[in-house]
Amino acid sequence: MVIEAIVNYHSHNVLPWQCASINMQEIPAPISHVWSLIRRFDHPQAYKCFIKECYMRAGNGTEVGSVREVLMKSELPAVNSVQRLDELDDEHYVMRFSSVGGNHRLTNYQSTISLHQVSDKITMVIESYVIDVPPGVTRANTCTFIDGVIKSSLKALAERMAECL
Ligand code: A9S
Repeated sequence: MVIEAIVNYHSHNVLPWQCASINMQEIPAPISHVWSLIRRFDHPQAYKCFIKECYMRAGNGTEVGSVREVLMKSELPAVNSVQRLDELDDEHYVMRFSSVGGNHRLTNYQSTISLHQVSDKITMVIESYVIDVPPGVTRANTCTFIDGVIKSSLKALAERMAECL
């Protein structure tokens, strides 16, 4: 079931100047609980600890085309990122967004996150992305950096959900 999800939702065609990766994290909470937090495009700071503020620039975060501007905390080599909601599927628990601007060097970040019920109290979160490799940086370094950001967010999510138990 997770494998078919990876094939269905996380198979991206990666262009020669891009790199891609996938991260998974088991969350000790029911899928509906995890999704209610993930699906809030207007409030990513609920579990993304590198985000200081989030402002909506278009839409209210519930419909495709909504645009948010996220302001980063100082530990990241970025000031802000402008991101567009590309998909929000409440039936299959899939959300996609892409970075459409912002003051950082990583362009064309496209993120896909999907949830899968392992049991009534355990949810698997799968997050994949495709991103342009900036000039002067290796593919490996780009993925290592982005994977680090994602891993820390998913770990924070797992810890936050464990508190709610
Ligand atoms: O926003 C996310 O969920 C995940 C990531 C990896 C976002 C990365 C980022 O928005 C910064 C956090 C600003 C880091 C981008 C696209 C570039 C960065 O330098």
